[in-house]
Amino acid sequence: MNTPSLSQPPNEIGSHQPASEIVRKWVAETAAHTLPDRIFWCDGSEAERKFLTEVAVADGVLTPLNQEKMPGCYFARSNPNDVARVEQFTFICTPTEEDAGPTNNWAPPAEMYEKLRGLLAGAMKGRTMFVVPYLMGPKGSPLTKVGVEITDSIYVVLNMRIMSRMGLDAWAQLGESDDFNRGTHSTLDCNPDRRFIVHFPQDNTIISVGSGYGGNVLLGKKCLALRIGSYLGRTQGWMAEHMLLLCVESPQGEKTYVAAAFPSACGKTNFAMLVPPAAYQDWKITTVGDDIAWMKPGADGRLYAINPEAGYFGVAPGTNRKSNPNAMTSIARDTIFTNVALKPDGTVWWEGHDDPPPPECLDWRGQKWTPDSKEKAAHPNSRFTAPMANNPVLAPEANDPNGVPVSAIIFGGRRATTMPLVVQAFNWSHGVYLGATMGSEMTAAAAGTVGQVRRDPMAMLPFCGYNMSLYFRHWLSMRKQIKNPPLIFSVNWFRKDKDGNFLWPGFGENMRVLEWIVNRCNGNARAHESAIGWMPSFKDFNVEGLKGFGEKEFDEVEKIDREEWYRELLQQDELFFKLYERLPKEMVFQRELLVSRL
Ligand code: OXD
Ligand code: MN
Repeated sequence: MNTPSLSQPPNEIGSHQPASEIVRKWVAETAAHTLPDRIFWCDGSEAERKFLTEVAVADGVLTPLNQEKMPGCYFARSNPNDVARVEQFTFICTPTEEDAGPTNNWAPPAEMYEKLRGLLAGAMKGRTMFVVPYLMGPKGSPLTKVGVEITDSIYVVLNMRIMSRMGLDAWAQLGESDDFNRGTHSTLDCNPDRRFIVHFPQDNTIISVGSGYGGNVLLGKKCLALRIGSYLGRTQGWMAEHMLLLCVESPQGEKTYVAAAFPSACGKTNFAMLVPPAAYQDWKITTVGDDIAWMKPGADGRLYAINPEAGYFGVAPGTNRKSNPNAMTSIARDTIFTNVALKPDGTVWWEGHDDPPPPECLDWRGQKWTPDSKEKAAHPNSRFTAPMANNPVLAPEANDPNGVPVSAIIFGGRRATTMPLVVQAFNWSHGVYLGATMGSEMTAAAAGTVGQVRRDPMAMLPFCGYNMSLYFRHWLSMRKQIKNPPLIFSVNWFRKDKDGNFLWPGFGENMRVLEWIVNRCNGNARAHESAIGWMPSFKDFNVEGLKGFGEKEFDEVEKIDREEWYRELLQQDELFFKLYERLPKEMVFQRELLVSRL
């Protein structure tokens, strides 16, 4: 058999697509500047996937895993200097610095275009330039957007094929229109000194250079669906949010849709695929999305949401049959694993896997690893890329162009103290304040100091494509478009006692919190007013079958400690000071009301 080669693709694979003149012109200009050896037009077909996978294997980009145990699964390693999103090299190049706001890196657009042009000159010499047309959102949805990513990475193509609706449908939706996201990515020499993830929201353009890591290079995800999306949402009257979307189906068959924002690596994917505990056997949770929601007011006065993605780019460590059985099923086939550990039998492992540590394996860098090794076997931010169709509890609504009506919005973070298990905002403005003041202990999804609490409004700090103060204003103003707004809640699964033990079991038991939330939305649950919002009393909260968790434990996990709250307010002020110039007055009023209630 001949080695598969991009210079000799079989049949029609990689040849010209029904792309419009506008697209062809842009592609030709980019090629004339980056000088690739060839241009490969992706069509998203199965034949193409097979061919590109063979090429990626022949080139050593992908390693086939044990095809008997893990059919259709492959493994990849990134450059060890390139394992997470790089917020310090992520730029929002709006016309003025104020448009980007004090929480984003900014550079003048013309200057940045010039610099990137320099870096991209001849960058694809000796390489193939892939043109990847894709849809973010279900085909035919009014919320769906077209993107075209030009990339010199076959790994990007194969991941984009899982994460988005990649292929000819994108050309069909685009037609002759100029309204598409232009994404250009080149890995260059994968040097952190030449690594920039740059957004030009006013041009609907993204340029990413010097990285091969998912969050920096799968341009449909964080770059388009959140940073550019949030900017477009503000100008077009919709919202792009870092939220999972799930459906709670009660024993009576009533469906309630919930959106939830948590900072990276707080268990969003686990929550989106939650398996209810035994006491809830007649309840069902299905997943609409695990990371991003695009939401728009519907004609009936409710807020409708779609998941723009088609796959899961999830954190592997900690994923197991207990924490997320549905994810384990989702990644059993047709999945790309990045930076996990490789076992001698051609399967994969990570810290927190169901299987015990292997006596010997290759760590994420490809070096021999044994349980005595000091380093971790899998990188803490190692990932799986899995098609959402593999999810056994995928909500059919995930493909519904109309989206789902959202009844509840949840904000959450990883907080050892202060924040109770669950509290409901008094109203929309108070809910916006709860979201705006969210904080979380940092994790490995972004390069930085693990463990520190950082303010992460609406979990959007690294993903808001414009001035965060104006983003709060947009949230507040959306209320006018939504006659029946979702109720807003704040949750914290991670509160600890003074010995450092978690006060709440989390995982499937979070269903109990969801039940209260859903019942609140449907007018079926009581709450009492506290200084920080509406809270359930013990008798309003279902603990049937929850061992070792009684009223005392409940009171502990719901406790409002005034000292902790005064400290919290001071910490929140740091963010508000930073944003002060354009901060909506409502945020200051909400703060003052909270102080007076406390
Ligand atoms: C992600 C993140 O990868 O939020 O989803 O970092
Ligand atoms: Mn995310």
